[in-house]
Amino acid sequence: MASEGRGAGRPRVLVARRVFPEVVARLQAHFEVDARDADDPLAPTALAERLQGCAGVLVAGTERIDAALLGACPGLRAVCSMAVGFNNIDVAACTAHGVLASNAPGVLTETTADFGFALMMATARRISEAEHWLRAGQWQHWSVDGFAGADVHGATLGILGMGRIGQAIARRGAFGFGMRVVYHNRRRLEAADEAALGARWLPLDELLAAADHLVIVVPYTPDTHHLVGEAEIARMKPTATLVNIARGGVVDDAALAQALRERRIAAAGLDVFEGEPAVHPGLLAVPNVVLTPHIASASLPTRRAMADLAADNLIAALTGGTPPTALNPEVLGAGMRC
Ligand code: 8YV
Repeated sequence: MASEGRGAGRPRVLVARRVFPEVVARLQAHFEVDARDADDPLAPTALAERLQGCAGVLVAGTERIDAALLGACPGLRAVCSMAVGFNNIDVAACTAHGVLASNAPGVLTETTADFGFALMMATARRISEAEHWLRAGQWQHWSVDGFAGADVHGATLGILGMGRIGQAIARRGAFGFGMRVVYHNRRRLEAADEAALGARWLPLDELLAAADHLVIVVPYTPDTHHLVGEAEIARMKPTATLVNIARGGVVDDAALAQALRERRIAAAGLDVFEGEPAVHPGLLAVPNVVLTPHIASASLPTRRAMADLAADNLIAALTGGTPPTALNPEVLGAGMRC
């Protein structure tokens, strides 16, 4: 629903999906705001139509922002996302069109790391499987190996992707649970940072073979598409668990479902899926997987902080300020579309 005009000449912005009313109110202090009240993402053509006459847009991680959309929306000058992952935004195309793009790093790091750790623990200790069994009325007696899983404390934690969130998970593992932390990242951390985290770099093959619990936190790019597929899963221990809180597409879900069915690894915990919200039917059919609907950053304070940061970026970009987390700050000033 579009808000009524509050004064001629103010830029118009679109909030592409429902966010907190307080965040919309912050934007209304600066802009004419068309704030959608729906949770479904707009399809590309509907988004382009709705953006006509808009100078900015606040998006989540779901709306596709590419050259076609930017070409169809000549008035658009700023695209501000409340997600840290920005694989939905073609930043190079934004730069070429003089459109400021921003994401929302930092504010969700600890919340997302909490969730990654929780998912790893739920997976290792078979919490979902046990709860389903209990709810189904199957609890007649205690058994010595009933739902016996793997230990987390003292185990080897493998982290694939050592950015902010990977490092926050490493701290939890090393200092909270006495885990040996090994990681793989394209860029190795400085020795001092490795020492501070108690983490050791390994080549990917060695990481896969060493991890008792593998947590995947790499950004999704063409290079990380199916980074973990059949061959990589085959390198893992049959007792290992795999957690994906990165993006659908980093793991080959079909290969993972088959490995889980054949017990080639013990279990998986997945918050993200290829083609979500669809989930590979093979994953729905196996008991040894914990499935959550892309909620790693979903604590109320963090979701609010993410939306606020996107609003900060939008306000700064369109009022001559400095957006705090711009992805292409070089377009500011003379490079930005008028
Ligand atoms: C978001 C995320 O909830 O920030 C990210 O990259 O994956 C999640 O925290 C989601 O992308 C919002 O659309």
